[in-house]
Amino acid sequence: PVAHDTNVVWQDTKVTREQRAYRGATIWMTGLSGSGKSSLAIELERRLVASGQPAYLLDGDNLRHGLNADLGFSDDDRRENIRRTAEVAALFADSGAVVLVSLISPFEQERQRAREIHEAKGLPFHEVFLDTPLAECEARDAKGLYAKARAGEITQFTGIDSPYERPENADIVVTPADGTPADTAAAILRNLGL
Ligand code: PPS
Repeated sequence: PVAHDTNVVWQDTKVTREQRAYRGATIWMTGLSGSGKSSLAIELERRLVASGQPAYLLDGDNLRHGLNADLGFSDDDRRENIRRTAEVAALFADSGAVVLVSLISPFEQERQRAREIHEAKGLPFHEVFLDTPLAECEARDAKGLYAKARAGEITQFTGIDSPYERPENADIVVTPADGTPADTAAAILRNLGL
């Protein structure tokens, strides 16, 4: 057994969630590379902060520079990436922030686990699927990564030689026809009452 099974005891603390000034939640963006997750998350964060609501963006690319710097793109590393990010998101949400997660998060089971981590703590969790077709993500190729993946310079690239499991239980589905990130962000916040 690892230490937390036997020798680590949960510490109850003195501040209840009701005593905090703000109610947190997590809005979790999933989709292929180039599907628009970051643009939407950035716009959501901007609007929330402008309205006075503490909000914080956890972006996959950025987390891989620090918290998740030890992880690559194997299936196991992606699972750990999702698990770790979900735990951190739940902590931020518990503190009263609305957390915007933007992570490819290609596996249904781990996305479901992220939801469960939140729901077990009584924290709202909203999954947003950026349903942008692979052909369109590849045509955009803002970072030139699809070209590298097709050329074999990057392996295990999502949608090319690594799977993306389409969400079965997304709360919100966004397609390119829904308009700009600003339009979509406004609609989502209205929809969620935020
Ligand atoms: S995952 O699957 O949730 O663990 O991925 P994530 O942490 O969101 O990281 C995705 C970003 O890393 C860059 N990148 C890759 N993506 C997919 N597959 C491979 N092999 C890969 N290598 C690097 C890429 O810029 C992703 O950013 P986004 O914003 O999704 O385009």
